[in-house]
Amino acid sequence: RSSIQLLRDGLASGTVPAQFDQLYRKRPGMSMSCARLPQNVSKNRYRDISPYDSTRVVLKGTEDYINANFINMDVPSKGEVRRYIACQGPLPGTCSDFWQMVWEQSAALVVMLTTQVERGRYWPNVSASGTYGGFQVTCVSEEGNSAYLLRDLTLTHLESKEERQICQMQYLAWPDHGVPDDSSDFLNFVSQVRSKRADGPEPVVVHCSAGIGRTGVLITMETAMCLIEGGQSVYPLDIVRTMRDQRAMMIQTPSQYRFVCEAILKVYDEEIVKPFETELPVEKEE
Ligand code: PTR
Ligand code: PTR
Repeated sequence: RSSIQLLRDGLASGTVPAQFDQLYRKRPGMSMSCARLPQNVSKNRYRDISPYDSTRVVLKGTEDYINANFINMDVPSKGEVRRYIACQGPLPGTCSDFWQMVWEQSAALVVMLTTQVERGRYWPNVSASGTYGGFQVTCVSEEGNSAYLLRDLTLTHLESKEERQICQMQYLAWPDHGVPDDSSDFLNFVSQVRSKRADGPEPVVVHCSAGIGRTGVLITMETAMCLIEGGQSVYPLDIVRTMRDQRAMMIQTPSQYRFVCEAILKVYDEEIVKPFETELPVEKEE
């Protein structure tokens, strides 16, 4: 049976949430001790959400800690690895760390999946600029609809005066521990993320509040779309396991998992993403 048929059956019979519940939340044997160091404790938004040491994003300098992990997802048909950074929403005390990370990792796209700016807005209002440690951020434009906003930001490294353009996409209709209000809006948003993301090796920075639940759903959806596009099998549980091998607890609730599984089926059935056409050799006319 095809992977899509398995998924369809699992959703129909209701076994999908149970399979999700059986998966480990944290990969056995992975340490998370940097998060516990006295100088780092205040940099975590939640006591129970920490990054693995081995996949954490290490900032340059002596204060090298941020609650963020690299998440690499293999997309074999494209012969590439989709790179992400999954992180918590910046706190007032970690905004400068956040921009330092974006700069050092050459990220050009920041995906934000939370509405409230929970204790610490990390970018300024349109036409104002804000300074965060060694970086200045200016919001050049903001546009969007009731489902999401798109902002163009200029990030300036104050020491070198070098400037970069950053695109920030904010999804507006998604409470924590919950699922998006509308899967069509969500799928539109993920398609936008796909079109905005450069094909280069730079990671896309994705965050919500804790950087696990909603962030996990988004990365799963984008990965599934890439696999469908490549004509490959889609096993959502494998995607979740691969993410959890790199950041603990990715996708938080069974209903978030069910939501993304249903959305994957919808993408497939409604051909929202189509497999690449293999190009037939063109016969030359003499
Ligand atoms: N269950 C949560 C925990 O034990 O981590 C409760 C909690 C929620 C703890 C938020 C800390 C939290 O962070 P803050 O101190 O930033 O509100
Ligand atoms: N201790 C918090 C709690 O369980 O409420 C941690 C937490 C907060 C976990 C938000 C997940 C959360 O959702 P998200 O990762 O989507 O921001």
